[in-house]
Amino acid sequence: MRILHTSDWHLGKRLFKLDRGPEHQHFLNWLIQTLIEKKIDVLLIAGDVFDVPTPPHQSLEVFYEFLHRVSTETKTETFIIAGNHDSGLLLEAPSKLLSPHRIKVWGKLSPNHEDHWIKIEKEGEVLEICAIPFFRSYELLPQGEGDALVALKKYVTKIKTHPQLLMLHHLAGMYEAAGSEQVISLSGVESIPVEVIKSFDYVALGHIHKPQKISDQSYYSGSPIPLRFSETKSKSVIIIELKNGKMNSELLSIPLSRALHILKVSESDWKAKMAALEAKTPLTSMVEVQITLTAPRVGLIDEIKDQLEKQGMELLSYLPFYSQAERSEKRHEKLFELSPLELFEEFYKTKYPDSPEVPHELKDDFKNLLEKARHATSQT
Ligand SMILES: [Mn+2]
Repeated sequence: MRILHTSDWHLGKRLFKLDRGPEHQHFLNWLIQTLIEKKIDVLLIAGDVFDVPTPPHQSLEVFYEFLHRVSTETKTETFIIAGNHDSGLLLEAPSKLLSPHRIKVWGKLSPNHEDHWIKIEKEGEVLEICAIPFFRSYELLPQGEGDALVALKKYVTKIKTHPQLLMLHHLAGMYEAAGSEQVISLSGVESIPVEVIKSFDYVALGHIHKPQKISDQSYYSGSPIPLRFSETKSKSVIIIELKNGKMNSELLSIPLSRALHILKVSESDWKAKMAALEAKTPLTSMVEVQITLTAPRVGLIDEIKDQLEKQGMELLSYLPFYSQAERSEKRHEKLFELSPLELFEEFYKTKYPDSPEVPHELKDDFKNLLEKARHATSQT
């Protein structure tokens, strides 16, 4: 039995003015090919299918077009959980239409633990899958009291008669963030200890965009495309093989369809450094220029744009730094790339320069507010 693990597609996402749709389409075409070539029996999508709870209609179309292709062009079964960016109800809404097409969605936590377990059999191999969508503490603890971790353990614990796989959209173990993920604060669990999930033969995690191994058998597949300029590590999916009751996994790199380059230059070396950049990807490479200047220079940005255009690339972000004023400018360096929490921290620093650290309680309140605002639309 062969399983493919992916997550954090964030369909509908933009980077500045750039629509990521064409990159997502390249990935989805490649994924269909991979499901066929690698003879994948089970596709796992571990949450954050969409970037926002109410995605643009175009992103919905891309998603359902993809599911239709999986259903008609492959023999793969597809299992999907909602992430913190998704609306679980929106993902679950077409469940009855999807189930005859070998597609199952877990959008919300069910009070019945058994609803989250499914047993599949392929060529004599049996696998039990436990699928837990992103949850909030009031779903884990409907009475409003008790220990969230104890409640979670009840969902993920089952007497083991066959190999078991867990799919989860959460923070787990000692992870290394890519910087663009939200802290999952309304779940009642900060980060799931590895002990809770170690009985599984494989744990397919979603949420963190940087591919990584959390323990011997727990992995974040990471996002399929770089969501920010700073995500420079190559992207991948994970292929897991279940053979004779044993599971083995390996990374499979996703071809990069559009390069995002950060170019750190000065007034004197920008031309030379830019000339060394090569346009190698099928879609036009995008460049962020971080340039240190002694004084503002009229027309420089046009020169940079022209030069990039000649090389078949495009300027997407331009950040000039003035050497004398560098310290004060530095804080605004990545203003548009900051998360709402990071922006709040920046704001706090300017408001209270004498005690620039945001108090813990205030930070928690802000995170809670943020989560409530994000999901206001999906809960009404
Ligand atoms: Mn997430």
